[in-house]
Order: sequence, then C-alpha cells, then structure tokens
Amino acid sequence: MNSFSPGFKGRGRHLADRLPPGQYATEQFPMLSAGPTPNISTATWAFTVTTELGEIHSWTWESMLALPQQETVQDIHCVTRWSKFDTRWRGVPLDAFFEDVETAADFVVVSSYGGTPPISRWRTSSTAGPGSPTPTTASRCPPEHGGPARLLVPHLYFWKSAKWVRGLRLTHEDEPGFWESVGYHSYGDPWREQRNWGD
Ligand SMILES: Nc1nc2c(c(=O)[nH]1)N[C@H]1C(S)=C(S)[C@@H](COP(=O)(O)O)O[C@H]1N2
Ligand SMILES: [Mo]
Repeated sequence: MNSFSPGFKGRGRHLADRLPPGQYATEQFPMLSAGPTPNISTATWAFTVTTELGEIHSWTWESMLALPQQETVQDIHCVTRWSKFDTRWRGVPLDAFFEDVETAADFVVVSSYGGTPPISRWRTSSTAGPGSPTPTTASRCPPEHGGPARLLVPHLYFWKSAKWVRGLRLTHEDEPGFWESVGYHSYGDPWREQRNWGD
C-alpha cells in the first residue's frame, strides 16, 4: 500500500501510520515556490492581522520576537505527494497574535511578500479546537523556505503554509487564495486526500 522500504521505521508510532494516502516519504527538504525567492529585510518586515471590520494589528520583527515562542516537530505533506517527517520549527504560535483581535470571521486569507496574490486561505474553524495543531509563524528559516518568517499549518497540505508571510486578513467570504484558485482544495486535509477542488 505504501512506498516504504523495509526497515523504514521510527520511534513511537510506526512511520507508515504517519503517511497520509497517496504520499511518499522523503528525507530531502524539497523547495516549492510559485515565483522567485523575495529578499526581505527584517528591518522593514512587518506582519499584520486585519479584521473583517478593517481593524489592523501590526508587528515589527522586534515586537514579533518579543512574543512567546515555541518549538514544534511536525510532519509536513505537500500535495505533489512528498511528505517529510519530524521537521523542526521555532516560532510564535498564531494564538499570540490573536490575543487582542476580536473576530467572528470564518476565513483567513493569507498574504505573502514577493508579489504573489493572496497565497492561500483557511477556515478559522480549522485552526482551533481540541486536537488541531496550532499554526505557528516560524521564524529564522532560510529565505528559500520562506524566511524571515513563514506560516506552518501542519495539519493541512503544505501549500496552506505561506512562505514569506506578510499578513492575515479575516473575512466572512469564502474567497479563494492563489493555490485554491488554481484548483487546489478549499480545506486541504491530507488524511482525507483533499487535493483538488471537488475531492
Ligand atoms: N508565498 C508562498 N508560499 C508558499 C508557496 C509559494 O509558492 N509561495 N508554496 C507552497 C507549497 S505548494 C509548498 S509545498 C510549501 C513549500 O515549502 P518549502 O519550499 O519550504 O518546502 O510552501 C507553500 N507556501
Ligand atoms: Mo506543495
């Protein structure tokens, strides 16, 4: 059923049980970008959360780093079928940015530096609740992997994890982001193999 070589075992839960349907495990860290890697200085970097009423909450690199950080180890799953186990990240849990944000919105539209249109979109309900891993803005990753800061939404296909993250906009509308508009699924749960629109 899966593409493991014999003896490909890990500690704890067997690695084969951690591979969603239709995926293969890789030891590499593939690089997947729709455009060139933008060069972003932390001196001018800003991250904003804009509510559905237009209220803007904004952080500089320094004020972001003053927020509590956490380390997390996660399996990531790209819709092009590679999965990578046990990737290690450090960053600020998204909850920390939402502490003073009042919202009743159902959707989060994510934008990135580098001139791409709003890159992807999630449901706010997919980011909360028992058992769902907290999306994290991971800092200090290399530029080709989204640095200075990217998102990490490990329970969804990896296209939902915007590199070079610039801001989140909360909205009541179900607006597709870039990846959803080119045909990827609205929700994108790798365990339900929600790859394409209509899956
Ligand atoms: N801004 C931006 N974020 C992005 C992408 C992109 O092209 N632009 N690619 C997505 C896809 S499809 C994947 S699989 C991961 C790849 O991250 P990596 O290059 O660090 O492996 O980033 C996601 N986030
Ligand atoms: Mo991807």
